[in-house]
Amino acid sequence: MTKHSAAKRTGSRLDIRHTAGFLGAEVRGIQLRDGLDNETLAHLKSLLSERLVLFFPEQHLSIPELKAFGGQWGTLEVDDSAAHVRSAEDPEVVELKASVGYVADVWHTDLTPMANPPFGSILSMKVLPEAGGDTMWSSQYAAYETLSAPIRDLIDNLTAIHEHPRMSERSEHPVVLVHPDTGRRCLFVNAQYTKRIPQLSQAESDALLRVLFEHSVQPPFTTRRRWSVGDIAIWDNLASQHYVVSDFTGERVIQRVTVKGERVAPLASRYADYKPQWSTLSSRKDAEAIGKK
Ligand SMILES: O=C(O)CCC(=O)C(=O)O
Ligand SMILES: [Fe+2]
Repeated sequence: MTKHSAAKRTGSRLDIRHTAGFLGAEVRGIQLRDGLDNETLAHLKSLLSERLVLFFPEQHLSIPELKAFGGQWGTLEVDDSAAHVRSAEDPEVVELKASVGYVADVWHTDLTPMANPPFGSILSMKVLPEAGGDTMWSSQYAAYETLSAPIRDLIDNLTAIHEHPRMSERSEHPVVLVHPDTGRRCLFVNAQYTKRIPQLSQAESDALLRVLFEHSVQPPFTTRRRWSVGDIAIWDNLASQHYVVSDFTGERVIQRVTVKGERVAPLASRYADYKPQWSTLSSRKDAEAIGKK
């Protein structure tokens, strides 16, 4: 049998429906606890590259099954910022309970203060409130591609500092990431972790980041999941951001594993870090020379 016909056969077994225009697909016709054969895994990897977030309804995975599914996508990460919500036996599994006060209601990409932020995250929905608590994702390819050409030219040459008080790592990443799998450019800043563009003044950095944060999560770039217990979601963590809608009362419990990222290329800015010009000006002539440049 040729590779081509095997891939086709695998593809036809799966029932795939897009959940929004730019990203998201729901995948039925598969039992994740059975493990994925190589062809199905390759098919799902290419679907994830294209759609950024995949939903698998009615899976009801145990913790070992969730870890095994995650392990098929790469090595699992131990989340350094989540020491307070992970179990001693399974440090790769984070359990987030809204009833203990955690809700990720700031748009973010997971763990970007790491030098190699995770390639993907996988979520297993365990307990749901009666209504609300949806999760939203936004395509950062769509965000980048809809910016004006002058702003794209500018941010293609900038970096940004990502940090968080709960994380030991602090990193400088390109503002625009060339995705290691697709080679496409995506916007790579987020309101939770991105603090400063070092090549700009503080005021310029604040203003530009505000524009980018707002632009990056506009409704047309998003998809939204109304969860059912037993759902699994996996997302491309480099090319998307996500957000939990904090509109519920009652318990909401998810389990999450995160897949290590290996290959975010460090990209140096072609500009030096910002230094206030006036501190280096010795005369009016110098100021005029800079003004004419
Ligand atoms: O609770 C959710 O739906 C997602 C929470 C989150 O941000 C994450 O698991 O990375
Ligand atoms: Fe998250």
